[in-house]
Amino acid sequence: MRYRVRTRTARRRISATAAIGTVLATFAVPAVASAAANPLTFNYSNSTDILDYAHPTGAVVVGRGFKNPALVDRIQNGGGEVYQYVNVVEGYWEDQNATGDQAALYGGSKNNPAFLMKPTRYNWPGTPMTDLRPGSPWVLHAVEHIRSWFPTTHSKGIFLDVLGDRLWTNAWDSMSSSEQAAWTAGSKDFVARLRAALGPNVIIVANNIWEKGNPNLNGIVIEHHPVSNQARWVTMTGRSDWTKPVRNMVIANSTGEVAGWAKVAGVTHISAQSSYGGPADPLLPFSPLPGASGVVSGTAPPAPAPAAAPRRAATAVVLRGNLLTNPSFEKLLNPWTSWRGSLRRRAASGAPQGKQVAQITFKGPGARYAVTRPAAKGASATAGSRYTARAWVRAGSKNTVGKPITFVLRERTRTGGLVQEVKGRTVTLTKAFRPVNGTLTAQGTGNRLEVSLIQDRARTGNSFQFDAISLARLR
Ligand SMILES: [Ca+2]
Repeated sequence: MRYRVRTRTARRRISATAAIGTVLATFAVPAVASAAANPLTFNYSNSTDILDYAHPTGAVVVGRGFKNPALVDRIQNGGGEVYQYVNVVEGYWEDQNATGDQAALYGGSKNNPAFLMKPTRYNWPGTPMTDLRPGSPWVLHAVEHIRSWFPTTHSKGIFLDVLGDRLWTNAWDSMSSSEQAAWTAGSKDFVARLRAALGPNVIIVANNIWEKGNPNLNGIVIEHHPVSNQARWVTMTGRSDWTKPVRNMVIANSTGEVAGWAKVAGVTHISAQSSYGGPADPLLPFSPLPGASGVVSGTAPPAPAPAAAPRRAATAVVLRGNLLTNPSFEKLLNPWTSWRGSLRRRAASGAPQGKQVAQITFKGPGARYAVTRPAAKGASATAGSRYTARAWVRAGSKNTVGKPITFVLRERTRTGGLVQEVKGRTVTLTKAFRPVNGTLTAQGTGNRLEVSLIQDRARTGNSFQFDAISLARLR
């Protein structure tokens, strides 16, 4: 159990413990060609900044309640694949009210008791387990809900969290052997019914082990297991009886393990995210794989090139129509404010604009610090308008290189109440300035927009520099 992430919109957990790798035997590599693996990102913040994956055959897993068919179309028209997160193993958060599609799935703003396991059990705190026995009211309802809802998302795929042969928590241990058998049978029954309801062309992957495979799935997800345990996993990923196109996804423990996983037979997509707010930069070139119709999806580029680099070179320093004052820190630091850090202005060779940049140094406590450019009158919003923001960032000290930084856009009422917060892509700080972006569609006219840069995994001595902050209305 490396870590856990919980957000209001979606969450994930380790679904298969490290115990799986403890019994190793020598497995013959199955006779399945190892195709090139593709970039995968988890985007549980439901950021719209995911067009970097609009290439054959990039994959984006979006969080609960993500509804943006136009954006999904753009990504998939470019050859990418969007997967909708669905959790049928556990109900909704007990301390929250479900809305929209989540309420429709779980039977109301609160979980419908008829859909829950009896006695109540928790595989994840705060989310009671569902009644996953074969043909249960929950199984029938969830399949029917997904059948009617899924096409409205325009997505090609479904990411079924947690579903597999078994669970890996005390909840499982507390179940009798007959309860466990019923759960495992229900898991399989659910997938069979879902496949029958959706037909052969929807890509369905499940985040857990399926020791004997499952011909109704396109593949599995391997979440944070060391590549040294690949012999264990290839008995699943290398199977030839998955629904085509095969999609076996890996969330590597580190970027250093990505290349190793890319060589494992049957592995088609790789991320190295340690948290799933995302999205993250593509870690691999895009190489076309067979698509859901059995043909290669999208239009193949003449030669797969490392993603993003060419686009970055063309990125404007400051957005046209910038609404923010003092974007370049040449004379002033205001109106930026710091949180858990000290802020100063300094000369920097290689400044993206002018000669001065701003720098924040971590002062603790915790492992996160941030700078915020509070809402300005000049940056007041128009409802329905789309805004984009950009900043340039780099590590301000040696031990900050490799740390994650996230760009956040917030919309606030005139009195400061938070209306929405949208996270842009998390990027890795390097020695060179690189852009971070975020976009937001304003909900209320007259609301104020603010931008924030947040560094995680902070420790003493960390600092980052930033410059050329701009915010502009797109439409
Ligand atoms: Ca500057």
